[in-house]
Amino acid sequence: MSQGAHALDLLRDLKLPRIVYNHPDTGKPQRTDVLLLSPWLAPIVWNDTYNLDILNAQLAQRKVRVGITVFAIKKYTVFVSTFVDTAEKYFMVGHKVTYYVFTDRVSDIPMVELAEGRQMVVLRVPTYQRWQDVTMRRMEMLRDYSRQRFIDEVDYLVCVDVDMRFSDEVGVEILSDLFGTLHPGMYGLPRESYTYERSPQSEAYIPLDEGDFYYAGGFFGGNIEEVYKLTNFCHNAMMTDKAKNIEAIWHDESYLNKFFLYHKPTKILSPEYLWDDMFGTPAFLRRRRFLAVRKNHNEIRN
Ligand code: 48C
Repeated sequence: MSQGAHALDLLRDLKLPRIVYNHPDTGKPQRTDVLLLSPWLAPIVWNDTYNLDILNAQLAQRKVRVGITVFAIKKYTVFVSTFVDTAEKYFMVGHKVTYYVFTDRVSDIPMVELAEGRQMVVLRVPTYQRWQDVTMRRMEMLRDYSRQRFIDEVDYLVCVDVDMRFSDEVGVEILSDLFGTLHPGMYGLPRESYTYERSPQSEAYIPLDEGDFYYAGGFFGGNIEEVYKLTNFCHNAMMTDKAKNIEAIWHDESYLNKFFLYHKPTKILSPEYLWDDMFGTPAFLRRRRFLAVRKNHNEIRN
């Protein structure tokens, strides 16, 4: 049976269990303080705007497999245990989850007892001298592993920074063909203020009169095909710039923003999904789900 027909068979049996919940009110939007839909009809995910029970039932029926990738290169291995411990409490609990930990220091990665249906795979990868290269080369490695391995093992990839901790539920509401996350530091700013790459010579260049949102480099994902396209674009763009001795202002994040400008994400995560307490707790932020861990950049990067 062909792949397509098999997939359709799976959907044919997609019968949801009985779930009781309030009747959606066509006259009353869930929230009026924040934008809930992009101009290209991609949902922007905020607390109180979805029913997780329905989403969990839909994704459980499809026995969805989720991979979450983190890079713990050089001293960043110190962040892995907090990352995994908090993910076990808050990240897609009850679903099939594989943690892919990319590292140059395999023996430094703690082997943590994981819940049913969850596993950790540690992938040895080369390191780079400059922290800028470490962060940028993630795109190349995500691209290569997507093609060589992830395509056979998981249905969705969630690609995140490791110097983070989960502090509230991050569930299947984030999943979509291609998703990005609004950067907490840029939220609500005019597009001219976004820290896009502004040099026309760079492949990451975005002119002042373009741009939808400013997406954070620390949280993106989607199905394997879309993540492959994203990481391949970003890596190739970085290599093109590198050949001209050009490096975009915010490294892989600059190239990610260029990609999302011309390949619109099908879902956008609110800053609930990537927050840093240095930005305080504004009224729109009803839940802080994934938080930056305090660190001394100089100490940890050299
Ligand atoms: O794993 C490393 N090691 C390094 O020396 C520098 C970066 N990284 C990876 O790149 C980590 O996964 C970091 O989370 C990511 C870059 N992101 C940050 O350093 C802050 N979250 C901005």
